[in-house]
Amino acid sequence: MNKRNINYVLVTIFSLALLTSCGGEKKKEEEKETIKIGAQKEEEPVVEEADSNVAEVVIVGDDTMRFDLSEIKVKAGQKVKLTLRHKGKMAVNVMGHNFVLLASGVDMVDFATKAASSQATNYIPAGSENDIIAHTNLIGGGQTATIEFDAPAVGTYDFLCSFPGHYAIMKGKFIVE
Ligand SMILES: [Cu+2]
Repeated sequence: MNKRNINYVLVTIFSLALLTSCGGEKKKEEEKETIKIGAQKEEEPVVEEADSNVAEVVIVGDDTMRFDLSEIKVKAGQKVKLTLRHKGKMAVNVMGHNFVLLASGVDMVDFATKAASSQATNYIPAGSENDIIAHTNLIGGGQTATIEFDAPAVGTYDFLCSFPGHYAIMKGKFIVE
């Protein structure tokens, strides 16, 4: 090989190396951009904004037949995520609790009387769907139950535990503003 040919080969190799490295860097930049776009999408607070329209309610029952709340307030149009927690130790057949939200105009004493004889359906009377806006399962000590429902129209509603005899104390007002 003469000197000219060697120069030609060197230039060619140099050019190729330059092309390869340029292409490589461009690729890296593109990858970076893709990652950035992905991360930005995850940071969008859309989910949090939706959560502000959820009223999270926790109501606690115990072995002395009490709820810790006698009044619950939510806003019209909100989704209600209600958790009933039984912080006692007694079994469900002795000190069972539930949370029952009655529809407007339903007499609580009438409902509770019917419920007391509905042991087979966990003290939710059969055919009472229209009397109830929402209710949890019946739970015993150490258990929790969570339900989700749409807040009813603006107004004041009764809630109770429908386990026999409990509604005399375990009751309150559910207020939609
Ligand atoms: Cu109860």
